[in-house]
Amino acid sequence: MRVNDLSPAARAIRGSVCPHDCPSSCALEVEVLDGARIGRVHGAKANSYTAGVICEKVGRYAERIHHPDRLTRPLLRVGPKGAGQFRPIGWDEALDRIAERFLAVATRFGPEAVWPYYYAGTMGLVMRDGINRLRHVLRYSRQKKTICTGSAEAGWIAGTGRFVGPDPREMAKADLIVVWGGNPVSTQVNAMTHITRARQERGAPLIVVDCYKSPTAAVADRFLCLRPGTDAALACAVMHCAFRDGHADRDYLRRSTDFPADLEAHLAARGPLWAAAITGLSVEAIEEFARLYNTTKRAYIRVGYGFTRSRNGAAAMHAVTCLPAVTGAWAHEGGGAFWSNRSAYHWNKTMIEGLDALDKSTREIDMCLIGAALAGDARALKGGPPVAAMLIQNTNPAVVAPDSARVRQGLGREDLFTVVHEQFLTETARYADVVLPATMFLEHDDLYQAGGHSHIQIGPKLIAPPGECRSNHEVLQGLARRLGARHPGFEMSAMELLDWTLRASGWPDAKTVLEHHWVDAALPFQEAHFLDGFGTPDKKFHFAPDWSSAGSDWQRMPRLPDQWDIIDAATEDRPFRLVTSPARRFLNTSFTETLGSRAREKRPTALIHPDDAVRLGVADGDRVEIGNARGDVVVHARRFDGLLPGTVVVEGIWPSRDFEGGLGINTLVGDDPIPPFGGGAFHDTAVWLRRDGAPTR
Ligand SMILES: Nc1nc2c(c(=O)[nH]1)N[C@H]1C(S)=C(S)[C@@H](COP(=O)(O)OP(=O)(O)OC[C@H]3O[C@@H](n4cnc5c(=O)[nH]c(N)nc54)[C@H](O)[C@@H]3O)O[C@H]1N2
Ligand SMILES: Nc1nc2c(c(=O)[nH]1)N[C@H]1C(S)=C(S)[C@@H](COP(=O)(O)OP(=O)(O)OC[C@H]3O[C@@H](n4cnc5c(=O)[nH]c(N)nc54)[C@H](O)[C@@H]3O)O[C@H]1N2
Ligand code: SF4
Ligand SMILES: [Mo]
Repeated sequence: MRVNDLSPAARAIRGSVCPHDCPSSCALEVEVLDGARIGRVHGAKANSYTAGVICEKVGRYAERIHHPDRLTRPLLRVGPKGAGQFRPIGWDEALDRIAERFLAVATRFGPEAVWPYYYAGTMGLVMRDGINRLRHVLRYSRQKKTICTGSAEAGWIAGTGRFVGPDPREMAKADLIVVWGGNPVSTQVNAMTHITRARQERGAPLIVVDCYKSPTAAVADRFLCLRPGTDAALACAVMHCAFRDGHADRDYLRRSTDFPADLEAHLAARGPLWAAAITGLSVEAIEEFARLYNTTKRAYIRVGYGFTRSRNGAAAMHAVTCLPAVTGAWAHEGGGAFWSNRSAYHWNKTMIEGLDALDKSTREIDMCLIGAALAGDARALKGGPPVAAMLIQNTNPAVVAPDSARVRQGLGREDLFTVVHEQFLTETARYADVVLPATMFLEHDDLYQAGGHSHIQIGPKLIAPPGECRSNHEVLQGLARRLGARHPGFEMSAMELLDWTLRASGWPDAKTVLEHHWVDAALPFQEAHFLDGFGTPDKKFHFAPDWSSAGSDWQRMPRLPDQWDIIDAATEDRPFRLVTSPARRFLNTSFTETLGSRAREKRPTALIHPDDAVRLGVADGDRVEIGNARGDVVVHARRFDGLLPGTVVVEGIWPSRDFEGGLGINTLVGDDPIPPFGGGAFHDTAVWLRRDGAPTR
């Protein structure tokens, strides 16, 4: 099926979907200039969630897709690992070499020594998840997907039992909006469209809970600035006030929740005074927030990821989801909490992921432990064979994974054979033995869901790729042929795969979706608000969750919502807590290659409270070292009064080469998994900080 056949009036403005790892999954209108180039990109006005708005970095996507540095030919390493010295080779030679090595590794160590590794550089279901088909058919090691959603998922599912929630468009009908540990102005701008409606039409205040004055906090009516990793304390205090002041909805609690007999007594000991000491907020600010929240039925909590990226992050997420269960706000239009709609899509991914070939007895390695796994750590390897070969698509682990210095050491192993399929010569690609050039979203067909709203969309191929770029699916097809991996999914085109997936999942076929631009998979009100019951086995919200069903490391989790004392707390030697918040014009490491984004983000910068700056003798623009036992990185300082003393924020996952000394920010981030499921504790790092050249304390 060719998309051009579907819209005969081949107009210059063509529909698409933003593929990036962002809950907004914007419906796009792309100006196609000729068969190979694009102009401006706009948000589709007719899509009720996108509503004509997209972020600036995708608005100027021409800068990324037509970038002179795009990879266009397969490359073979000719210099030392990581040096980035390559020579072009043909596709057949590249794929033959890869197949030869993968077969040799499997013969020597067993198939689990091959570890395909991927993440969400594209969110297209075919191009993102297709790598699992090769994995499953050939019994390669599995990948535990922890890097982004692991802790948030475990925390959300614990109480609610299902990844759905009140329609995000309903934010426009809320009387109070709380953005908790998220920064939508930067990370999913469309949420602001619907929040702004509520503010303008209903006078609804926006409250932001964060540990620095993010661009979202800067435009909020109230900003609760707390210490990183202390959100559960704030949540407990709000619930304490609800019971104390008679704002708990006892009918709702009895009918719709497990309402543990000791919940009230538990919370009675966790009031504003207690929470103030932990969070750094004032008692008055907590009391005021609690009163506002507890007396507003149409109170919508838009939950972000930020506060789940601490070692106690899953527990904190659960604590926050408890708030609307105490007040009964879940039952009201414009009320409740929302994190992701992923359960609303009920995909049948058999064909894309080869689930019919999946054997769960094969080894599964935690993707956040890539550094440990490549170092041969037996715990990370689950006692199995070493990782001797990797195929990497859609991710840049040399920069984004925890403990990144160790990741680089591992990728530098001479006995590791690494294939990186990429759009740019990222730092991960520089470590590859074979680099393969990848298409971008406008150069292939794919299918998209949306975490932050409810639309199913298809992004069709609109332009020809540059040079010899191939899509992820085409690479998998080429490898499957050479490796003897047989599955009907390898015989289909991307459009056929997504068409099969749509039909098998109970959605309209590809032709229909393309004609209508999108399908709105929004749940009925009753279901989205859990009025027919929550997703738990007894259909009740759980204050005392069954943590064992969310992950294996559950025994030490608090039974009831609580501030869990396992963060990387500040010490005398490491008195600062580092938070690595997202940069507005980068998307993870994507767009760090575009000059427009780089010019606006300037350089890696530590935001430091003025009191701390004075104490350390740090002036604006000074070079500062931030370090801990894992290493130290050099950045420039900027005094910033939008955070608490003791907190330091470095925005963005900058390429390591942008740091003097060449070590990126994740050098400092630890890889210990977030209980109970795992996850990267990217905002939970105790560090020392000093002016460069200042004496060591
Ligand atoms: N310090 C710190 N570290 C973090 C985070 C943080 O907040 N702070 N956030 C974490 C989170 S939430 C995440 S999700 C990860 C994300 O980290 P990554 O997964 O590395 O992030 P992306 O930049 O989205 O995508 C990676 C690469 O995918 C490539 N790509 C895009 N589309 C395609 C395609 O179709 N085919 C192929 N072959 N490649 C493609 C892009 O060129 C890009 O280089 O980072 C984590 N790391
Ligand atoms: N521009 C841009 N957009 C992006 C991304 C990007 O890098 N840049 N990344 C994409 C990806 S992969 C994801 S997963 C999403 C993530 O988007 P978000 O849900 O916004 O999550 P985070 O990036 O983790 O951090 C959000 C906010 O949480 C704050 N925070 C950190 N620790 C804590 C804490 O302990 N408590 C509280 N209350 N707040 C805390 C941070 O300071 C930050 O302002 O965004 C996506 N969109
Ligand atoms: S807001 Fe997110 S989904 Fe929308 S265009 Fe920007 S990166 Fe893409
Ligand atoms: Mo993410």
